[in-house]
Amino acid sequence: MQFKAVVVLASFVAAVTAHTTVYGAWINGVFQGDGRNNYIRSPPNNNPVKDLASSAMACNVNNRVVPRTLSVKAGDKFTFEWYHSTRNDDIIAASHHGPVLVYIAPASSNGQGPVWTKIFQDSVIIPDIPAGDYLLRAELVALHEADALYSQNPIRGVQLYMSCAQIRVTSNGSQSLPGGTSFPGSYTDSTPGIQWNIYDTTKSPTQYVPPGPSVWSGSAGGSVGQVGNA
Ligand SMILES: *[C@@H]1O[C@H](CO)[C@@H](O)[C@H](O)[C@H]1NC(C)=O
Ligand SMILES: [Cu+2]
Repeated sequence: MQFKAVVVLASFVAAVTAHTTVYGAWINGVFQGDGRNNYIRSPPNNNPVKDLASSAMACNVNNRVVPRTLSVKAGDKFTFEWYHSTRNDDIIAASHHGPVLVYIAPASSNGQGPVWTKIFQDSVIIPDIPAGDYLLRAELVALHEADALYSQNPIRGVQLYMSCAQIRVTSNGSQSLPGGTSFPGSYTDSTPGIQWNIYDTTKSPTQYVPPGPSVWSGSAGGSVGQVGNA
């Protein structure tokens, strides 16, 4: 009996924490090993960040230098592998509809200030930028409670799942990153794409505009539009 009660509680906890985080990365289709706390600045759990003013907007709640940096060059295809509670599971609860965005900033900034440039809205191609160390910030925007604003109702609001990988660009391109995007700062309650009701049948998902600037023109990546609105 007691065992059953524990199991029920455990599955309840699993249901309310049906969130997501990054397991690792692939470069040109080659898995780079478990990235957690290794080359990914992993948070301690898979919870979202919802407070748009929080310093966790940059690289989640545990932004610190981790041991490894992945070497890449311009043109490489970089893919983030996400998971929900175990690798190769459902990745994220099916309710969590929304876009995938990728930003980059020089690693020396530690993600602070208007240093971020949006380079993709799924996998990303490394742009032809100067050699150096960078933070590659992937972000899933889950809209299932985004009809409300966190600032007005903290139990609801958009759920942002961001994760920063440490990369070293070994090619030396000439396209300098414009930067200009700050985390926190660039997403506010009034930013398009932060408040959006996915259950409103009068709105088409194609009308949804992801938050933040448009993708930088120097990006080799482009946009795949909406992800997960099936
Ligand atoms: C990259 O190219 C710039 C401009 O040509 C040069 O100043 C810089 O030293 C080069 N960096 C590396 C790491 O090769
Ligand atoms: Cu969730």
